[in-house]
Amino acid sequence: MTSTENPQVGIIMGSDSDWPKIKGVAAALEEFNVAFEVNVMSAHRTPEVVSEYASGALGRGLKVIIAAAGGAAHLAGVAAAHTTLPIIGLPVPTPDLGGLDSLLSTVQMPGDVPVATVAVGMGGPRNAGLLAVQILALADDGLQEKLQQFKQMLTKKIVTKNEKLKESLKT
Ligand code: RP5
Repeated sequence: MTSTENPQVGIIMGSDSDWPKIKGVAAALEEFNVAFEVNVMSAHRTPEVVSEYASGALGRGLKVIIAAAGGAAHLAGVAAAHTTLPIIGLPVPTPDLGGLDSLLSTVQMPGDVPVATVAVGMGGPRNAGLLAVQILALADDGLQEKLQQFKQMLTKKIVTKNEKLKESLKT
């Protein structure tokens, strides 16, 4: 799957069936020119691979791992068990329970093993990417500057929407 040189962010997912639902992660990272790699691995089907990946991630230069899974979604938690890197959990929507299963499995971590969990669906994938960018920006002034500009752009967008709405209500 997609990967760029010297990745700073590792995107992992439980199945290739997750990819179409979480592609927004990659789009957000690309928007900020953050290098990332993408891999499929499963906490249940390939537990050794997850263990090896997470254990070696810091040594390979990764700074953040984004772990997406659906259903009994243990990928983020298992990755967090094997590394001191920040783990962002991305619960994937599911046909049977709408992703509530994924959300609870990802977010309800026991103490001492944090997973920063973003929303199911909606802005979840994008926010996972942006949160990774924010973490990286703490040690990267150029990235911090881009984030400041991004925030200003968001403000302008809402101000414009407000003005447009007010204008439309006048008639
Ligand atoms: C999870 O099981 C995956 O993250 C995926 O969301 C779900 C279904 O996987 P497949 O049966 O499509 O491979 O581990």
